[in-house]
Amino acid sequence: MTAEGTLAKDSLAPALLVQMHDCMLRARLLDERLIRMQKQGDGYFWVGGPGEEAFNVPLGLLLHKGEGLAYDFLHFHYRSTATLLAMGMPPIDTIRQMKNTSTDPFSGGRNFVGHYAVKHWNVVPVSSPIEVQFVMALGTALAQRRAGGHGITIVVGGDAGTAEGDFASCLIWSSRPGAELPVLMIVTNNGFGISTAASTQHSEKRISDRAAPFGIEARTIDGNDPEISYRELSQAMHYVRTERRPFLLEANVSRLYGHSSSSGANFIEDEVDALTQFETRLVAQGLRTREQLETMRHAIERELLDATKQVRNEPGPEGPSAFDHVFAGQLP
Ligand SMILES: Cc1ncc(C[n+]2csc(CCOP(=O)(O)OP(=O)(O)O)c2C)c(N)n1
Ligand SMILES: [Mg+2]
Repeated sequence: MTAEGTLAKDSLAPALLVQMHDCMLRARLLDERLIRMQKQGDGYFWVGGPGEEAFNVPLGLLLHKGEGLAYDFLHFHYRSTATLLAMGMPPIDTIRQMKNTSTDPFSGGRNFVGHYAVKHWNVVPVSSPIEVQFVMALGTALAQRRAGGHGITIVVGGDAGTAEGDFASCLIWSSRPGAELPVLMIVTNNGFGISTAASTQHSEKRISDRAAPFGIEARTIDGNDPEISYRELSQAMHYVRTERRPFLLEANVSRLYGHSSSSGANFIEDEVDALTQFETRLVAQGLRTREQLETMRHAIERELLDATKQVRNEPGPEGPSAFDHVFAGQLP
């Protein structure tokens, strides 16, 4: 078995498969809890990643977490909860941000849910304006190029966001001859930008095809398959870590509850559900029984409900803290 947990070219260790499933289930149930909270008035706005767990969980398991240039710098977007869970984030902290309590460790109750910021894990604050993370990533990747070592920059955005100039800037600046940057660019392609279908916007066959003119290595993968995602992410990260060059990875994923609470956050029946697909495979392989899956689901739901009740009793932010962590402080 390798350090990444793979047995052979095509099979992952059973312990890894059940670990990934546990985390995917936890992430799905957490997002469903948040949606319920928003509908019950325990939060103003929901956005998250149900439908992306099969890709986001392996990402969180594989990256090198820590603080400083020797570790991976992470520029996520607003659908990355499963990645944070796989890294070890307690689910209650996301519930705190959903309820905007002062105990929310990411923003003290000041930002939207899913907008993470974790200094000790190099998680750069998630921005609501889309795609700006692709130019911020250039900065940390440049610093990592100068520092040497094995730390890489990982930046994640959606398909529609690639229409922004920031995405083009990342392709151009990461591939300058003789000044290539160790950045893994990830596009999670769910086929939509809010209500606009990608098929009406993109004449390129694959978003990953846009890497070719820059000499950047690229792949398009089935992000709804956790085993494929794990293997492909592992290879792409290894390439960027050792070659110190950029890589563009496009993962086709689902969007199971629409864009956000602004579009209703109701379950979309005709999208592939990676979780149920993976569960069917685990049952067929004898790694889980249907009874075990039911028991796990109920236990996690109970845990998340208890966490929600706890958070309801936690205080909201006080007025004066509005200026904490603001670069310019309170203006006169
Ligand atoms: C600069 C900017 N323009 C527009 C918006 C409004 N907006 C929020 S999400 C979104 C769609 C993004 O789609 P995509 O990049 O495919 O990511 P997805 O939400 O599908 O994961 C848009 C246009 C924004 N937040 N920022
Ligand atoms: Mg999209």
